[in-house]
Amino acid sequence: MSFKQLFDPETSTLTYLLMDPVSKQAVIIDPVFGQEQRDLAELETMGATLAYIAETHVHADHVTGARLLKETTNCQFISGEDTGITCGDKLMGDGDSVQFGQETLYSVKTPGHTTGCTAYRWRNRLFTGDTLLIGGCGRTDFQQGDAGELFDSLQKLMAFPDETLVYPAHDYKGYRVSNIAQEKLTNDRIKGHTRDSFIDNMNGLNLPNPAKIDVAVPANLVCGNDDRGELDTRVVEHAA
Ligand SMILES: N[C@@H](CCC(=O)N[C@@H](CS)C(=O)NCC(=O)O)C(=O)O
Ligand SMILES: [Fe+2]
Repeated sequence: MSFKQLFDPETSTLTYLLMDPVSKQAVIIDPVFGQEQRDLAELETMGATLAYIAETHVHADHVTGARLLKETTNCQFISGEDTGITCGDKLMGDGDSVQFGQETLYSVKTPGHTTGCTAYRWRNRLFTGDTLLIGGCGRTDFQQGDAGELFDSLQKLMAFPDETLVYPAHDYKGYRVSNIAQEKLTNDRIKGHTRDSFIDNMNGLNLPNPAKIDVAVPANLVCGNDDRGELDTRVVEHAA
């Protein structure tokens, strides 16, 4: 199997494993702290070598599992160039790519939920992070979120072919996969909105902050915690 979707019930985070079946080089998208042993076991079952960890953004609701995975596998860490992180091995601009075996992962800059948000495309699959959720979209009230920018990023994603599969970073409603046509038809955050009405709607959501925001953002800016859940102060000093 060269593709696997994993779910963290505590944070409703969807993590993805992609593998080139020939070379067995793999990519993991949006791993979660505390799920590293699950992820390593999945990689082992697939016979995969982890080449890249790809983060769609600096998450506010959970700490990334990147640090332990990187230390264990010696893989590379990639994320968007506008994330503000200094710990990445490669910071992705719009249309950049990385190779894993004979497969290619392309980046699509999608600011709005956060400034650094980046979607990834592999074959006919789009990993949309929190920019486009199934029947929803990311909030824009923290981390330099901007509803107008999010509207533009959503239009950019809606321009992909209708049959393109949509795999978000979270789902809070029990959905697991969508496609561009379905989101155009049924996504109430987008459907029927002008740019101005979308901005009004987003700015009026008044959602409570994610429970872990104060822990998650500083940890994710330095690519995650150590295995006891503590920040690696060497990296914090480096990043300061
Ligand atoms: N209750 C969740 C809140 C999660 C949350 O706010 N998620 C963000 C993504 S980081 C979001 O954009 N949610 C979209 C929405 O709730 O419509 C928690 O405490 O973690
Ligand atoms: Fe997010």
